[in-house]
Amino acid sequence: MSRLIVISNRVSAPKGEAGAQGGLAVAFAAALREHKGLWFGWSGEPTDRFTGEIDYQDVRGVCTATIDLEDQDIEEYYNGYANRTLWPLFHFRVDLAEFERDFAQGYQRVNERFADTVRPLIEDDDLVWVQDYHLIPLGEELRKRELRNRLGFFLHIPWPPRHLLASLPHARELVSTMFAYDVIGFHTTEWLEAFLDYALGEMGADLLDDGTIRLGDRTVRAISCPIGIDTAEFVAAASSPQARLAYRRMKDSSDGRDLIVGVDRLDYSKGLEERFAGYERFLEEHEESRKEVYLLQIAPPSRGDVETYQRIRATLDGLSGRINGAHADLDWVPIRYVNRGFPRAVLAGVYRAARIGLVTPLRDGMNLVAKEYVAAQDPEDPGVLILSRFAGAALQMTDAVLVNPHSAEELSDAIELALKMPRDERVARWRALMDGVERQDVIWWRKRFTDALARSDQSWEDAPAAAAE
Ligand code: ADQ
Repeated sequence: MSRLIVISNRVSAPKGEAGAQGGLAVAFAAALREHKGLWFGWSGEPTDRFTGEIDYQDVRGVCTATIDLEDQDIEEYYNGYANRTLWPLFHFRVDLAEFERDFAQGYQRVNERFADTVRPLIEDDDLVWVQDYHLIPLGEELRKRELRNRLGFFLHIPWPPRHLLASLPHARELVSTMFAYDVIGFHTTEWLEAFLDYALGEMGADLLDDGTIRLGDRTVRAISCPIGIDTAEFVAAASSPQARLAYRRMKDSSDGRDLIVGVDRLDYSKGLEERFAGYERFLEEHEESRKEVYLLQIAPPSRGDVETYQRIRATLDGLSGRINGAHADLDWVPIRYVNRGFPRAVLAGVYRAARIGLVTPLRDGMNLVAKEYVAAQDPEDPGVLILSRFAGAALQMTDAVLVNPHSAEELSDAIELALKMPRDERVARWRALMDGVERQDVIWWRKRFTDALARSDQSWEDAPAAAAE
């Protein structure tokens, strides 16, 4: 079996059951243990001068190789092009996107540095799998360094509509680098079709009979491949002593009230302002029952070096304070707003205690919190998932209560519906959702992508001249 080489911006090695870590870290840990692979990326640390020196670690069976980046790289590539240009634009927020030549140059430079450093680590038979929007041109840079291996790319965020993407300077050059891959993956057919629309409509690419897309002498296969969670691990975490303790703590402090929970990185794409507004609408429209619920919003800050993130944090501090000030009583506070991370088992216990999981991003590639919430429920008495139509997860999780997150009225109605939903209906919806979460878990996702990659034609073997051009 070929080794798997995963390359992503950050490498966050598995930290053990008690460690707080994102769904993505769990996804790769599971994949890499099985394939005996290597996970390469930035350590998250700065260095005075880039040397390309690699730090190898073996953490719980996962081999990682990391490099440090210079401050200027971090500013231009990570805080700049990745998080101030591509992230907002790909989440349909062209109003927040910043187009700076220095960012684009830094992005290109770091992709070249990644290619220089990781290239010697790759052996002939390895499958190489590049992750996400930080590293779109990496495949092209590896081909320039005569890499002939099967090479895949997965985008974890949405692909924007054609005319939005057209507002990115040099969008065509960026998209043309995606043809250096053999397989590119998106979470949903919606993002995949938007990519096709751009490639065919703006760049003159052709869709061939075998489903591949050709641009000039390069062809790529684009697939939809929705990511899942490590469901078995999460279900086990939900019944661990730590989860049971967290569950008890929530129940005790709820004082008989229904808990509504939101768990999101503090990011404008997650629709937190709109969620608070929808919840406030519910409080205003349901005087009689409002004191029977409360909202726990867990939102650890992210990307604090970027000004937009500082702004959204200040806005949400103000909004939660205002709503609590306006509605709280001596014995009840409508919103508990917590800005920190928690171990996964604790999150699982909190999810299980919640009557409603409120997952309402304005735009999200997939959204793993929706799946974690479902996996943590008590099968006999499950809670209700309220899910944004604009999360990639909504295409799979059609038995959730689907909402338009921009509409405070719809959010308020959905909360009311979920609170009143009879147990039979909750169980039926949950069963259907859980079937999907179990069937299409992270192992399924990894297999689906790596199988497609392993099956792809290796035209690069026959065309070294094109590869090196
Ligand atoms: P994210 O935008 O980070 O991921 P998401 O899919 O929701 O979004 O994953 C967040 C993860 O962080 C979840 O596993 C969650 O449990 C964890 N997390 C959030 N708050 C936490 C807290 N307070 N403490 C501990 N853990 C916390 C990007 C894309 C998504 C896509 C994923 C995977 O934006 O659309 O689903 O990648 O592809």
